[in-house]
Amino acid sequence: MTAVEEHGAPMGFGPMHRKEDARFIRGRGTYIDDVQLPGMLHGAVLRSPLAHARIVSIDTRAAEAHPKVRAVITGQTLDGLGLAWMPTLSYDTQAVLATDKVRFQGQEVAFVIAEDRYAARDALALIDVEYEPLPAVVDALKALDPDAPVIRDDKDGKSDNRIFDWESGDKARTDEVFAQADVVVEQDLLYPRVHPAPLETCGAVADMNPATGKLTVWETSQAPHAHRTVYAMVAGLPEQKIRVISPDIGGGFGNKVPIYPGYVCAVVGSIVTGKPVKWVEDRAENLMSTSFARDYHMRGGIASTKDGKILGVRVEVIADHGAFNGTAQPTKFPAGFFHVFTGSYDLRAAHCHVTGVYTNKAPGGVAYACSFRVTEAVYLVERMVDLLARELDVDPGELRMKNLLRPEQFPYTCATGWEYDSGDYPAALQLAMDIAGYPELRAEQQRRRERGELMGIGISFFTEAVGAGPRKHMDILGLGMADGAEVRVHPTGKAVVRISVQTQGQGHETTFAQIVSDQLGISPDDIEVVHGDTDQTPFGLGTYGSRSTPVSGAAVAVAAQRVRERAKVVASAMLEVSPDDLEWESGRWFVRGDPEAGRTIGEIALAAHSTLELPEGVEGHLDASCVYNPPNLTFPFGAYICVVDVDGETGKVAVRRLVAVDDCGVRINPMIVEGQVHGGLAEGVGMALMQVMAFDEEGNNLGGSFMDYLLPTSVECPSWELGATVTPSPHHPIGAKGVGESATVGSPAAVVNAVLDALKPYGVRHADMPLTPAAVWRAMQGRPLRT
Ligand code: MCN
Ligand code: CUM
Repeated sequence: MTAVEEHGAPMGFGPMHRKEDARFIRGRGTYIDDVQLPGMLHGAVLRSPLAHARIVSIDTRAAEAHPKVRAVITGQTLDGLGLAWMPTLSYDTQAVLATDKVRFQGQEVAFVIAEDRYAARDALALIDVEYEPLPAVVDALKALDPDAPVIRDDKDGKSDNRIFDWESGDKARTDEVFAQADVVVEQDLLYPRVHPAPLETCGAVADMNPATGKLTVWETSQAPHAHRTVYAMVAGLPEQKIRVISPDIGGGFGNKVPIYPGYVCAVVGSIVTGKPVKWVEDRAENLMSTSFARDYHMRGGIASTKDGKILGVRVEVIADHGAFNGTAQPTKFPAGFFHVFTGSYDLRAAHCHVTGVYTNKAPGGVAYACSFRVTEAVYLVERMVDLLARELDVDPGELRMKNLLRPEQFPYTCATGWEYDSGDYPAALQLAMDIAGYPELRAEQQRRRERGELMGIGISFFTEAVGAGPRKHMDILGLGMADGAEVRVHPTGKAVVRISVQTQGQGHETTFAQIVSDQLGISPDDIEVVHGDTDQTPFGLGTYGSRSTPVSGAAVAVAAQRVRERAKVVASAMLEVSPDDLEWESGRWFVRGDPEAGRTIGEIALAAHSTLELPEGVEGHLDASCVYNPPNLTFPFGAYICVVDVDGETGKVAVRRLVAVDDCGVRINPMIVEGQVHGGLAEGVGMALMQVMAFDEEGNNLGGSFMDYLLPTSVECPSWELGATVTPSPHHPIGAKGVGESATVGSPAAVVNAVLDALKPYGVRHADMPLTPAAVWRAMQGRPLRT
């Protein structure tokens, strides 16, 4: 029997089945496509077949003549409304519908609104677009060649494909450390373009009420409040007349952070037709046009003494951002949080330089549980540490143990300026090694190698920076990254908590109730979590970068603490004692020294709404709110060990084991945390072994279906082996750190390190993800087996 079956819902923290699953497993969720409104029309997007072409003409007459078509919108229509271009979350502009050129295959060109979805789709074929093809920029490394075609000639004075140059760390000092080091290892590494591929694709239902002027938009959004504000700013609609509702979301993984042209078209479509308009993309549209992840071309370097003290890390990056810079990350960090590539080690110096470039591919870059590009950072440093171990001929576990930050070094300021809040890294690595049985694994590997079998053991140690973020350092489009929360206890002692963040499967309806439960002693079953509706929740920037627990979770904890303090005053009036004489135990204030004399939160709630006379200045009722501005990010960490077997004949990799020790501080719901880790490990196996969003030379997308873009299933995944350490965050009100992306961040390096460890007898130093059978087989060719 599990703890949950034994105890039911816990008070406060502990394993508890997700409250929302009651509707999900019964098929009673409400996703975008479940939203049905009277008189609703349906939209479909015409997309560019070419990666780069000038638009000569668009003829929509035949489509407009279709008996079921109500309207056809083109870039020209939008231009008249000043809406042909919209701002991205990175201060760039993106075409809503193309006017001058198309810049990637799958780009939005026209929008048809019809009486049903089938007619809308049929009518797309009736639109005649004449294109003048242009050469496409597909290889990011060639985007800055002098003869490369300029993709963004819409931007005044733009004469190349450079988006930004950004650096962090001390270059001079790093060069000096490298010059004096005994050992320097360098390597080119590609973190390929991948896609988050949520099971529910993106979509919207827009309803502009012509009588009230109120616009309601149901959409797949991880950040409803931020979207509403952007709509208000861009379209000039009054913000109080816009309501954004994110109903149940079938997976987000960062894919549902941006505002997509389809949402805007649905809104314009509703304004034009006076009817609600639904737009839901299909799988190919999702894979080809919505936010991708990674696409980082890195040249890494690591320097150490001859006995393996790591001194410095440096990296040069070409970052492929696609045709529009549509990444979403705090303004001051054009490369996201990539510069935590200093990892978990005590370095003397570090430096990175990132050049962002435009290419003729879909826009995006920050998605797929990326922790604002900490994924790329961890992959870089953990591959470099393994390459260094190879160079020094030492065990990669030993090398890490020797260089990990020690507990007494926290809070620790890393070489690029981040202040890590807390950690016990050696304990986490040791626990992972104990679970894995590391020495025995190495002995087994030795025996197998002698028999010519390819077994590999890979380690990865990661530090993440999550919980964006402190207002003084972080904003998106000028909006500070604080989050509001409101807690209200009803007269009967049941409660409601309103939050600004938006679950896409992370279980917020359960864990946020648990946070309130922990503070007030009300059962989580009696606490309703309201989210995903801008008319019903306080402002905040939404869910991504694993920020919900670090920021919004903190807001909820503080608001609940404020309710408890208010309850204390009410209890003091009820008991006719001074508040100073009261003590709290779960769910109850009582008189110090007289435990019998007390009032439960339920009794206090009723009294707070009654005619009880309250002290001067206390207004009655039992509620409180908080806007939480985090003092720092939280820094979860973990140690992962992967064991693989590689088939020397075919190159096929089988993941035999994956041990994951995560430390996300205090765990609100360990069962949900484990679920998050399970999902992330599967994603890591997927990226390491099978996923890539590839393009041919003309910029044709080769990953437009699940036959081409592969998702890992239970067949490719082992039974995960999890462990935990708990190092509370010192600055978070309940000591919690984020965890939603940890396993996706940490696991790819473990899997890749394991495969390359297996290929060591062939002398293979490095191979880029995805390590498909073909890629592994190719890496082994022409190399003699040395046992
Ligand atoms: N949690 C906990 N104790 C902690 C930390 C977290 O119990 N110490 C719980 C939280 O209360 C929450 C869940 O774990 O229920 C994840 O919390 P957190 O780490 O705060 O992350 P977010 O809720 O902000 O989720 C975002 C994160 C991101 S950015 C991606 S991408 C991702 C991920 O979550 N997308 C997901 N996990 C996902 N899981 C599902 N099922 N679907 C997605 O789209
Ligand atoms: Cu970077 S994917 Mo998540 O932050 O939504």
